[in-house]
Amino acid sequence: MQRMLKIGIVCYPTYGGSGVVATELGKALADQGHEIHFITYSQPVRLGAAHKRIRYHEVNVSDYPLFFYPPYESVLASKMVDVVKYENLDLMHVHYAIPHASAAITAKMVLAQEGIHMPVITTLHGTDITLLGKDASFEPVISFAINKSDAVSAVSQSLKNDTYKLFGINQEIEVIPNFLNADHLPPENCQELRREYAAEDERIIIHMSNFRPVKRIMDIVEVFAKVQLALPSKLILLGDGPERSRAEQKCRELGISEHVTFVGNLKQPLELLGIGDLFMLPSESESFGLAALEAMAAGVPVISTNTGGLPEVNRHGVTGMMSDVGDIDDMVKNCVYLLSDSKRLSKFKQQARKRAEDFTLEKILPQYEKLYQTVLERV
Ligand code: GMT
Repeated sequence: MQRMLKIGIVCYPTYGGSGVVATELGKALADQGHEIHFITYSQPVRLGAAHKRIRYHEVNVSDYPLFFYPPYESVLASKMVDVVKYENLDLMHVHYAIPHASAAITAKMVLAQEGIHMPVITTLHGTDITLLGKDASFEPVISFAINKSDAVSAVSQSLKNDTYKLFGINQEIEVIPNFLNADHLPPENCQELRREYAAEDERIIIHMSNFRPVKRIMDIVEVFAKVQLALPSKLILLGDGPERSRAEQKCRELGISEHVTFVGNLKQPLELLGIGDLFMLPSESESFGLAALEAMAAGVPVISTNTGGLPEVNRHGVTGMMSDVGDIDDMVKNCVYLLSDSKRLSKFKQQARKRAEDFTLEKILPQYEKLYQTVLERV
């Protein structure tokens, strides 16, 4: 019989794929019978209702006048020490290299002094490697945290390759792709909701992200401006972040504001995703593209770039189309190709849904459980 574990999970609780994956993983593990302790600075957005095997420990950094920068990493490490000791955790699973893996390694060393062994599993998600990896000021700490972890996973083969390329890693990295919990997907027929956003003869292009520059929101606006000249359509932008104001301004300049809805952040975005005809993700870099997978599972084909881990999720000509980063005209061509032919679009919708089945919770969860088991057997 499988041993039930007490697992600490550290993640970014805000909107963003790594937090979503960590939260869904914690919920799924709790459903399996494990006891889960989330340790974060605010409650993870997708945590939802209470669960008797899930606890949440908030990390509070006091506002001391001497601190120019609040020492979050130190407080987080201390909180991990406390939770491991008093809740008798078996292991700590941290999502994102800094500050989570580095704080976990500090906590591990503190606990070791007291004779407590705390295995650390680190999952790499993307920008901790692809963007921060290019910043020399982070490199030594990220390399150290990865090398000192008891096990490391990456959400795509591309991210694994990037990690070896950008850091001095002497550690095995296992690829465990992101996953979806099919219970949370929108119903197949979202016609009523759809009618609130677009007329019967209009197509809907949708996007969801944290609007960081890496998402290239301006490309979406430019592509859409051209697509809506070719066929009646609406653009729905879900999420919020640094590029939003610039994108709003651009829509006004291009005279397309009446066709574009900036929804902002939603705690439960999946239902709205399901009303799209196409999901657009023109990112500069993307280790996996969880939002694209969520769209595919809702039956929405993906127009994306071919960067990073996106080709491991989106299949060109099957579940959507891919273009080089910044190739606006190619993306316009691809959108029109799919949106102008209902039969073709509906085939792509089916294929997208089918492909998403390769990334179900049932397929991915055992891979994490096996990783935990392997690490614990080494003790
Ligand atoms: O994409 C973001 O800006 C958020 C970021 C995060 O850390 O939450 O997402 C990263 O992790 C996701 C979950 O593994 C991946 O699906 C995203 O592709 C990855 N983002 C990037 O690589 C830009």
